[in-house]
Amino acid sequence: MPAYSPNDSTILIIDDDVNLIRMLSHILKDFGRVLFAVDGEQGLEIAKKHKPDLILLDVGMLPLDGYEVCRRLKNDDATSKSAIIFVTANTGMDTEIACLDAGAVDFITKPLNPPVVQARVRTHLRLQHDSAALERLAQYDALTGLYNRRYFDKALEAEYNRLQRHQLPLGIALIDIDFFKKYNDTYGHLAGDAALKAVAHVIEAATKRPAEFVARYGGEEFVVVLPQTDEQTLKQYGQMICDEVLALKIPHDTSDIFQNITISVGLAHAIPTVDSSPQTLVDRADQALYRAKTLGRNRCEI
Ligand code: GH3
Ligand code: MG
Ligand code: MG
Ligand code: MG
Repeated sequence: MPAYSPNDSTILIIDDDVNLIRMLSHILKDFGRVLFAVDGEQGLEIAKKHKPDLILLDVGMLPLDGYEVCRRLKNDDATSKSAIIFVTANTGMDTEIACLDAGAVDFITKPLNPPVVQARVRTHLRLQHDSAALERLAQYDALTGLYNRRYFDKALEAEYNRLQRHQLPLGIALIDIDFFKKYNDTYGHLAGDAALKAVAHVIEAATKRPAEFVARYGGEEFVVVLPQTDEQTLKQYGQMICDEVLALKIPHDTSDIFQNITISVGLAHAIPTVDSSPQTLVDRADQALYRAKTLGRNRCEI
C-alpha cells in the first residue's frame, strides 16, 4: 500500500465565482494538483477525465446547481468515488441536510476561513486515501497476491455482461492442484503454501492478454477468465499452463502420477446470452475439471 502523502492529491473546484476559485486554489495549493471549472457541465467533464480525490462544489450555480451536479457525479461509476464537499453561503439546517442527502461528505460555509478549509480538506483526503487502500486490499488474496474469490465473482459478472452486449466469446479455466493433500502431508503446510505461491505465479505469468485475469478460487484452486478467446486458443492455453506447472519441477514424491507437482484444468467456453449466467459457465468448467481428474490428472479437458 503506498504511504499516505497529503501533497499528491487531485482536487477539483467547481464554482461560478472566479474570485472564490482563486482564493480556494491558493488555500489548497499545498495538497497537490488543483483543477477548476466555472460551471456544472464543465465540472462533470473534468471530474470524469481526472478522477479527483476531492471536489469542492458550489451550491448556487446556473444552469445546473450544485445538488444536481453532485447527484450526477454520484450516479456515474467514473466519478462516484470522488469525495464531495459543498461550499455554500447558506448556513441553515435545511441546506446542511440537503448537502449531505445529495451525497456530499461535508460542507464549508462562505466566507471562507482558510485554516478550517484546510483542516476539513486534509481530513477528507486522508479518509479518501484509506478507503481506497482498503478497497484494493479487499480484492486480493493474502497468500498468493492474486485476486480473491470476491473480486472474481464481481469481475466475472461484469465481463459476462459486457461480452453478452458485444456477442463475443468468453473462456474460463478452473485449475486444481493434483494430490495436494498428500503434498501437505509429506512436506508440511509451509512448503504447501510456498508451492501454492509458485503455481499461482506461473499461472499469472502465463496469462498475458490485458483483459484476462487470474483469481484464487478456493484452497488449492485457481480460476482464469479469458475474454474474447476462441475455443482453440483456450485449449492451447489450458495445455500450456499444465506444461508450465510441470516444468517448475516442484518435487512431489507421494503424487500418484509424477514425482512433481501437477495441475488439472477444466475449461468452458461460450458466447454469453441473455438467459445464460456466469455460474453456468463456471459449472461447466467444474465438470470438465472433474473429467480431467478422473481421466488421470495433469491434463486439461473441455
Ligand atoms: P485432487 O488431486 O483430487 O485434487 O486431490 P487433492 O489432495 O489436491 O484434493 P483435496 O481437496 O482432497 O485436498 C486439497 C488440499 O489442499 C487440502 C488442503 O489442506 C490443501 N490446501 C488448501 N488450501 C491450502 C493453503 O492455503 N495452504 C496449504 N498449504 N494447503 C492448502
Ligand atoms: Mg455560486
Ligand atoms: Mg480442490
Ligand atoms: Mg487438488
